[in-house]
Amino acid sequence: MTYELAIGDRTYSSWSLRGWLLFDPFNIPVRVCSARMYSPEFKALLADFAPARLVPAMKTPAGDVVYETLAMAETLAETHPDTDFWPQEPAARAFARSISAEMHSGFGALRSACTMNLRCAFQGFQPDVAVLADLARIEFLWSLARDRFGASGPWLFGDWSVADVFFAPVATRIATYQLPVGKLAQTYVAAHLGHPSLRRWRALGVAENYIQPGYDLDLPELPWPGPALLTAKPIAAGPSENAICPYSGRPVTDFLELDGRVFGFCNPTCRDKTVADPMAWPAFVKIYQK
Ligand SMILES: N[C@@H](CCC(=O)N[C@@H](CS)C(=O)NCC(=O)O)C(=O)O
Repeated sequence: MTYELAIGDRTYSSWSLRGWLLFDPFNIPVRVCSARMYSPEFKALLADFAPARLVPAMKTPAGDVVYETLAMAETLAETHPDTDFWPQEPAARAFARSISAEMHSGFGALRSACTMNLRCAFQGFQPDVAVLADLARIEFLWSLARDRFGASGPWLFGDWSVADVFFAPVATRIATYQLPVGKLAQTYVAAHLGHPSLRRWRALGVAENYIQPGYDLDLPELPWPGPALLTAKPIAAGPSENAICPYSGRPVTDFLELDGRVFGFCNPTCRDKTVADPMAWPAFVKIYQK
C-alpha cells in the first residue's frame, strides 16, 4: 500500500500543486487520483476521500484520510521523521511553521486577484493596493527567512521544506502576472520555476490541454516565464530512435519530433507531457542525450 492523493486540475489548482509538492520533492511514493474541478467526477473523487470537501486530500497507506494541506504536511512529517519536511533548527522550524500557516490562512487579495494559472503569463496586469500589500508582506517574510536561515541553498530555509511548498504557487503567480517584486523575490521565484517537480507537474497540466472557464484573464498572453523550453512537436507516425517507451519499457505507439529526431512513447499522455517540457523528464533526457 502507498499514499493516495486526490487533486484537481494541475494547471489551475494551487492547493493541488501544494499537495503534490509534499510528495514528489521529498521522494515519498504516491498514487495520484485526479478529476476535473467542478465536475461530477470531482464530487465522486472526493466522496472516496470523505470527509474531505476540497483537494488536496490524501489517504495514508493505512487508509486514513487527511485533508487541509497543513494537516497533510504535519502528518507526513510525523510519519517520516527521517525526511526533513521542516527545517531541523528549532528557530528556523518555528518560523517555517509560522509563515506556512500565514500562507494557509492569508493573502486573500493576491489569491483572488491572481488565480494560479500555469498555462502562460499575462501582459499588463495591474495589481491593486490590496494585492501590493500582500506582496509587500510576502517579500518581507521571504527576506527574513532567506537572510536568517537560507544560507545552505536557494530555498527559504536553505533546503527545500514545507514552507517552499506553501509559497510555490505564490512564486508562479508573481511570474505569470509579472508582479513587481525585488531581486531576492525574483531569484526565489526563478528557483521555483526551475524546480524539477514543478516542471513535471506543469508539463502534465499542459498535456491535458484544458482551459478552465474563468481562470484566464482578458489580457495578452506571454510565453511561459520558466526555463526555456525545447521545441518538440507531436507527429502522427514513427519510426523512432527508441523501440521502447522511456517511461514504461513498453513498445512505442505515439511519437514526437525534437531537433529533427523522432522519439516514441507507449501512450499519448507520455508523449504530450514530454512535448510540453522535454527536459523535465530524466528518463527521456537519458535517451535524448545518448
Ligand atoms: N484550506 C484548503 C484549501 C483547499 C482548496 O481551496 N482547494 C480548492 C482547489 S485549489 C478546491 O478543492 N476547490 C473545489 C471547490 O471549491 O469545489 C487546504 O489547505 O487544502
